[in-house]
Amino acid sequence: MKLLVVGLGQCGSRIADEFANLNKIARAQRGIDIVPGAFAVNTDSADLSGLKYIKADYNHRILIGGRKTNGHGVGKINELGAEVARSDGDKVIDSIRSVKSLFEADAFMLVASAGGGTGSGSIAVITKLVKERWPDMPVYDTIVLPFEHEQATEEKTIYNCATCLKAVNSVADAIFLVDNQRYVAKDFSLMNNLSKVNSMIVSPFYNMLCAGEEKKQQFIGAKTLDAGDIMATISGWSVIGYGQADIARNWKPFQDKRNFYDKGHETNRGIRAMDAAIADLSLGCNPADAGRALYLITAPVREMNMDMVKEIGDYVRDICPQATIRSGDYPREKGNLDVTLILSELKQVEKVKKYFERSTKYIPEVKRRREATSDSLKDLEDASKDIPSLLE
Ligand SMILES: Nc1nc2c(ncn2[C@@H]2O[C@H](COP(=O)(O)OP(=O)(O)OP(=O)(O)O)[C@@H](O)[C@H]2O)c(=O)[nH]1
Ligand SMILES: [Mg+2]
Repeated sequence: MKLLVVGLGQCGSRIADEFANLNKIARAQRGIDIVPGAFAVNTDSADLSGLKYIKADYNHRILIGGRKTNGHGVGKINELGAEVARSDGDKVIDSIRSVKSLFEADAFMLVASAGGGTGSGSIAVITKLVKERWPDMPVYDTIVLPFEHEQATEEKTIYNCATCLKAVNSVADAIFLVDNQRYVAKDFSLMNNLSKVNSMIVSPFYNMLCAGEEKKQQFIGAKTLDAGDIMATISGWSVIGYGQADIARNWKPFQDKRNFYDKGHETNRGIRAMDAAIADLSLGCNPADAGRALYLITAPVREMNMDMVKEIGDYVRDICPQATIRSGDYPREKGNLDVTLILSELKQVEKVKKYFERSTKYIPEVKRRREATSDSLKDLEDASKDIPSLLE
């Protein structure tokens, strides 16, 4: 499957840059394209020039905002991010239209953080414009949720998340939720290493995108997962995860028959890789809430035995009892046993609900503060009313 990726704001642009890197890797390792076009859109010119892989011309690194922001961002005011996107959205559409690679892509992937200003405010506006311009192509949005410490100290962050999530839910075909906090929970040092976090965010997409694009017969699975399967699965609130299990070290390349123990151990490896994928999901959620699920097993061809494939299938059926499940296998020349899992059409997303609830409580408080400020200003004005003016 081929994605046209558009990153908005700082976080979105950097993740789009990682997708451009993923394409470079796919070309080098497999000789295929998975991200034929990557764009970055921002109100901040310094952030745009800091990217590495996205082409450096103004058609791929798109500065919006003009005189309103003077190239310095919108300072977390996502209402301003939305306004700028409404007035400069045509510029983004024209740039996308001008690249040849548009015709190769199966779907759009737009990316932004929910807690900032530019990306959070503009992603729904641009999603809507893209959908209107290319009604036959699905548009998926990837939304990055803030670290816990950001939401603890900043009510505006929560409010930005709530408004962004509500807006994208009404326009995008699906929303991949990615929780920054998950990566810190795995390794605290990542707090200061956002580029490592970004590569962890995009890497689960690699096999999933490559599988259906392989041209060499030996890498085409018994059950190929192509763009059609992926598009039929991805819908509504979604998460992605990726897990691995080591291949046995004592495996001998020309040994045809393996004993009972080896066989049992292989099957077990499949379950272990699936468990790792569930633990790695981009946002903590309950798989039982998924209305659709998709998994891909990637392994050296000799490791891919029917028992293992069946056992993984039964396992997914158990944990996602209500889901329509699709799957595929992707044989490789070497490497580990990997499982990629997408859970989609999630009926409950506790974290999203909390943003909505907390923001709803915050709205009267913002109103009260605004009224208190204007009352104080009025007091000050009243106190100065008998002072002569220097202007008249
Ligand atoms: N994973 C990840 N999160 C990031 C990155 N950069 C910023 N964030 C998160 O994104 C949120 C801040 O949003 P930004 O993307 O910086 O904001 P913006 O869209 O550029 O908007 P303004 O700067 O306000 O104009 C915070 O929650 C950060 O933790 C990044 O490179 N990777
Ligand atoms: Mg910024």
